[in-house]
Amino acid sequence: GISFGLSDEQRSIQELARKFAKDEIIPVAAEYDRTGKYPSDIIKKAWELGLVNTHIESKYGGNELSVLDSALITEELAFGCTGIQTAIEANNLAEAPLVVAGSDEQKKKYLGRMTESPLMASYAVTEPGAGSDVAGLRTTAVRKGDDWVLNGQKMWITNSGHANWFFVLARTDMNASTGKAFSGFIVDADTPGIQLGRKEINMGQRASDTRGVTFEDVVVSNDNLLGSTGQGFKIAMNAFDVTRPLIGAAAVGLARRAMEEATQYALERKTMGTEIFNHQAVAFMLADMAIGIESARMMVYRSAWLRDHNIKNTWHASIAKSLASDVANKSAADAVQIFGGNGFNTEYPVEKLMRDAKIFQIYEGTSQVQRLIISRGLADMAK
Ligand code: CO8
Ligand code: FAD
Repeated sequence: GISFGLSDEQRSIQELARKFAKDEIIPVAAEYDRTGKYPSDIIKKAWELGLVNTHIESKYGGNELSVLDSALITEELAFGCTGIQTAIEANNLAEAPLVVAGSDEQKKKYLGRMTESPLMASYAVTEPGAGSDVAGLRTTAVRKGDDWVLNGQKMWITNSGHANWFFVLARTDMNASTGKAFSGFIVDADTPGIQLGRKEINMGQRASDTRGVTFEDVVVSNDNLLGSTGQGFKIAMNAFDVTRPLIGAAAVGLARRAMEEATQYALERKTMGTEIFNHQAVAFMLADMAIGIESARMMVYRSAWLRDHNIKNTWHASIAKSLASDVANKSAADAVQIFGGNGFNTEYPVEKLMRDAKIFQIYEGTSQVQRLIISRGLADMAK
C-alpha cells in the first residue's frame, strides 16, 4: 500500500544532511558564490559523513542508498547552496553509468576509489554543438588493437577541473541508429591528450566547476568500455533515470529555501501599518510556493521510488525534474519580489537563489526536452 512516512533511518539521514547544510554550507555559501572558489573543503567534510557518492554499492565501500534516500540528502544540501550541492551531485551522475552498466572489475576500480578518498568525477556527454540532441554528438572512439582512440570536444562538464576520471560518450559507429551508434568509456583524467578549458563564469551555482574538455588522440583500454560496443546512448540515458529525480530534489530544496526566507521576511517587514504577510497579494505568493514545493516533492519521491523498485521511471523522472525546476524558478523570483528592493541586493539571500535556479531548467535535459519525453510518452500510451 501507499505510505507517505519516512523510516527512522531516512529521518536520520535527512537530519544529518540538514544539520550539515546549516552548519557547514549556509554560513559560507555567499562567499563561495562571490569568489567562485571550488568547495573542496566542504565536499571533503560531506564525504566523511557519507553524503557524497550515495548510491555506490556496499561491496565497493559505498552506502548503497536508494534514489529516494539520496533525494532526501540532495534536498537538504540544495537548501544550503545549489552550487556546492551540484559539485557534490555531479559525482552521482558520473558514477550512474557505472552503477547501471559497469562490470565488477570496473566498479571495484573506479567506484571503489571514490569511497577510499574524496575524489571527484565527471559525466562528459554535452559538446559545443550538441546538448539536447545527444544523437548529434561528434566525439569519436575508434578501435585500435586492444585500445580505443578518442577524439572530440566536450562542453559544460561539471567538476571537470577536479575530476579523477570521466564518463565519456563517443560515437563508435557512423552508420548505426542512435541506440547502437555510441559507446560509453571510463577515462582517467591524467590520460595524455586531455585538455581542460578555463572555469566558465556562470550566472549562478558559481561554486560549481564547469569547463570544456578536449580529447585529442586519447588512448583508452577496451577494459574501460562500459557494457558492450554500441550500448552507450542507452547507458547515458539510463543514468538520467537515476539522476533526474535528484535534480528535482535539488530544485525543491532551493524552492523551500526561497519560501522560508520570504516567509520570515514577510512576517517582519511592515508597510501600510502592518506586516506585509498580512497583504493577501504577498501571502498568496507564499501559498503558491508551498503548493509547488509539496507537489514537486511528491513527484520527486514517486519517480525515485519507481526506480528503486526497478519500475521504468523515465516519464515520471521528466515530470519531476521539469515541475520542480519550474517551481524553483517561480519561487525564487517571487521571493525576490517579496523582499522588494532588498531582494535585488547581494546583502540578502534571495537574488542568489534566483540566479542559481535558472540552470535547473537547462542542465540534465532542458525543460523543453523533458516535455518532449513526457509528450512522446503520452503518444506511446495512446497507441
Ligand atoms: N533508458 C534506456 N534507453 C533509452 C532511454 C532511457 N531512459 N531513453 C531512450 N532510450 C533508447 C530508446 O529506447 C532508443 O532505443 P532503440 O533505438 O533501441 O529504439 C534509443 O535510446 C534512442 O532514443 P530516442 O529515439 O528517444 O533518441 P532521441 O535522439 O530522440 O533523443 C532525447 C532523446 C530525450 C532528446 C535525448 O537526446 C536527451 O535526453 N537529451 C537531453 C540530454 C541531456 O539531458 N543532457 C544532460 C547532460 S548532463 C548534465 O547536464 C549534467 C548537469 C550537471 C549535473 C550535476 C548534478 C547536479
Ligand atoms: P541546445 O540543445 O542548443 O538548446 C537550445 C534551446 O533549444 C533550449 O531552450 C532547448 O530546450 C531548445 N531545444 C533544443 N532542442 C529542442 C527540441 N527538440 N524541442 C524543443 N526545444 C528544443 N553536460 C554534461 O554532459 N555534463 C555535465 O556535467 C554538464 N554540466 C552542466 C553544467 C552547466 C552549468 C551547464 C550550463 C550545462 C551543463 N551541461 C552538462 C550541459 C547541459 O546538459 C546542456 O547545456 C543542456 O542539455 C542543453 O544543451 P545546449 O546547451 O546544447 O542547448
